[in-house]
Amino acid sequence: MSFDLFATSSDNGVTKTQLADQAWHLPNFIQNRDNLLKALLNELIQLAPLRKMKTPSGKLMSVNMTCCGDVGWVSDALGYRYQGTDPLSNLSWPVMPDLFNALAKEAAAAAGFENFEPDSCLINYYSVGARLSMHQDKDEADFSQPIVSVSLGLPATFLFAGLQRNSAQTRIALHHGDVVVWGGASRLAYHGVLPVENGMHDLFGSQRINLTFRKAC
Ligand code: MD3
Ligand code: FE
Repeated sequence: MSFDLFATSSDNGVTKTQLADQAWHLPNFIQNRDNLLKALLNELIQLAPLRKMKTPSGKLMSVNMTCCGDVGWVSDALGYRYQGTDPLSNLSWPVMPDLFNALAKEAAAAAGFENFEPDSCLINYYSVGARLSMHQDKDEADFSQPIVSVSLGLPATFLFAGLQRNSAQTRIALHHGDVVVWGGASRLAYHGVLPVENGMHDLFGSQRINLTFRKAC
């Protein structure tokens, strides 16, 4: 399939840049909803605290994580999976806030995915220096559903490649309020985040936060 790399278009007041086949960057898609998102995040992390998970090989990840929704993503010695309960408390994960769900559905629709119904949101908190090495998101049941990512706070450089870890990489800067939607052929692209650089954000301080919305089940 052909597309114009980095072509930017605007309709219905939404600006979007195509990154790859069925991958779209929606700069500042959240607009002025950042204060609401911050308040909701503060409630969520009281119910299900941030924690560093261990990879199946026993390495502590540098990103602090938690989840909300019907299921949450967990990693431990048993592997990667989605489960209905928080392993720290054995309680159900917090309900996904309506604003989270609405934003994810709106962004997916703006990128051409009309029927996205996320059942899980992985919440990543990056302190300065935290990073995510190249990986695929492949623990979800249905790869026809996109993944929607919302970035908040400090900027980061996001890397994405093709369907192989060692395929050519593209880097994009993700800023506070940006949304990226990954579907179709891009759904299984390898991707990662370079170490977050030192800085200070007005609303989120010296942190980057990323919300990824998935249809896991
Ligand atoms: C491309 N998070 O949680 S979001 C993750 O910024 C994750 O915290 C990153 O990768 C972050 O798994 C990147 C952007 C993203 C998410 C899912 C993708 C890009 C993707 C799935 C397929 C291809
Ligand atoms: Fe990922």
